Amino acid sequence: MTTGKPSLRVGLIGYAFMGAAHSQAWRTAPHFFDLPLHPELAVLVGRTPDRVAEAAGRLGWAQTETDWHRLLERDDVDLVDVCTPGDTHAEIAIAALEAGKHVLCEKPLANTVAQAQAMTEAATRAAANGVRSMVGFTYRRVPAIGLARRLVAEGRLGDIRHVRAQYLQDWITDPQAPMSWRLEKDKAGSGALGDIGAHIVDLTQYITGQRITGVSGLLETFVEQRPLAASTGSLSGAAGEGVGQVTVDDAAVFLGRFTGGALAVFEATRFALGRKNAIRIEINGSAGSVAFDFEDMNVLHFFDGTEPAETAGFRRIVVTEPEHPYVAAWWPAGHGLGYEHGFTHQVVDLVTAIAKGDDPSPSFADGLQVQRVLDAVERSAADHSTWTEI
Ligand code: 4PW
Repeated sequence: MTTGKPSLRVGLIGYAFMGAAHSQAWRTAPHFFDLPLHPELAVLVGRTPDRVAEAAGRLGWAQTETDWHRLLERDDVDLVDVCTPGDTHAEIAIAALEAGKHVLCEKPLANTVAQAQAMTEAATRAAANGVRSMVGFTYRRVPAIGLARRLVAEGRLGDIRHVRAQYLQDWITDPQAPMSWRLEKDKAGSGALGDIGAHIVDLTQYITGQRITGVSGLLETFVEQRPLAASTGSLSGAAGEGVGQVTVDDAAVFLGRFTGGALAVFEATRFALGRKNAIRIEINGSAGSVAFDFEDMNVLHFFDGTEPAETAGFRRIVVTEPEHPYVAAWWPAGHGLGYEHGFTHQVVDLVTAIAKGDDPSPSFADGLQVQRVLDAVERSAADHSTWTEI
């Protein structure tokens, strides 16, 4: 396709759930947004030749590799998109940055603080040479989340007093739901805490513009053994022969305190039966409140405490107006966006930052800060919920 714009040649590693989401974002972004660079879906990487070839055809990638090292040696790739389990993030991302490739890395940034620290140092060194990096906390790019942040920044909530955040899924409630890499500490680092708790840590810090300074947490593994998987699916696949050990948390709850003094309550679980992908955030300030639920993702509830008590009340804002973040590029008011749009907006922001020579956000340093919070929750839980500073 000839666009007259310089190309950004992308190499994507991984083609399961996240790889598919990123593929659609790279394909779609230039069709709806006027990007300064044109993303080319150049190379898809996966270990098994016939499977990666099939995925490349289905997802729209021009070529394939079966070894990510080969991707980094190629001079026809400008950006490496890392959609692999967390145990490989640090090695791949650091090598890619050192090879002069921009990097987009899935969340959580790494499996440990030490790995995230090394990645952040590599990102700082690379940035001095114009090589950019970003961690994929995509839910920041949901328009209603952007609007919540805007309202906080404009002072419409006043001083933030309370942060309440939950990320609720239910895909392993059944003890017969099979093993997946997400249930293995070696591969995933932690369980619900890192996989989905990381999002609500990032989102609440993003919306409030503040950091979490300390936590007290509890972790629980309700089902310690599960059937091995016969195949892999988008989250868990079909059960097969044999039994595997779950080595991560099934659920995490923790208290926190923000830099501005707000008190916070967090909950991340894959056992909230009936809740499929409920990211619920409520923030109460001295002048107003906002409430969001991803299961109704085009809506933000806003209470304006400056209105007369007689008529004040939570207002249900349908976040589909052209004035709302990212929305002008899409459909007429009221027509709504979905899960995949966050990934598309992530590509838009990343490509724009690369073209401008800006450091994209969230940076690896932001990913490291989230990792420190996760680590503090784990240490607190291991020490019977002792208050743990970050
Ligand atoms: O947003 C979530 C992810 O970060 C998804 O729903 C699944 O849980 C896949 O990974 C995490």
